[in-house]
Amino acid sequence: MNMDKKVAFAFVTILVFSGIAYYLYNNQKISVNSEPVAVSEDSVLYVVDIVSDDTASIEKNLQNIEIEGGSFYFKPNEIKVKAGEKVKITFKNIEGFHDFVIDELNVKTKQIKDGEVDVVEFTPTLSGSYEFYCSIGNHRSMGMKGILIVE
Ligand SMILES: [Cu+2]
Repeated sequence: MNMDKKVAFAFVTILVFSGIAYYLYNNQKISVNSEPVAVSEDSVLYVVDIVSDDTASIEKNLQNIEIEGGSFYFKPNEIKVKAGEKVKITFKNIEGFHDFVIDELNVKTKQIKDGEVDVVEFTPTLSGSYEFYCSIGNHRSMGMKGILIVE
């Protein structure tokens, strides 16, 4: 093998091994959390507070939302916000390994462990219903999802 081929071979080998490691790691996480937890509580709509700031030049209102994640739910699992106003989501993970994702709005928190918090901000412009979910393992299909309604 010439030098270029050796380098390419080493690179591919590293990729394959890190892929396997990542797969095993994720599987481990799933098996740890494999007991589904029934969430009977009805969804609660809540905008925790709307902070009016007249001195701000662009953002008139900040829609501040706290959402809790666990195995395998979000609470609340329905959120209502206004179009054209900035939304700040504080995602608190209390159990397991999770994130908070809304594909259509390009919203994605970090993947965090229990006890950790991540914050995302975005401004929805089009009204509609958007599904949010956890992108880890099969959490979405196990019920870790909800609806963001933009009015
Ligand atoms: Cu999850």
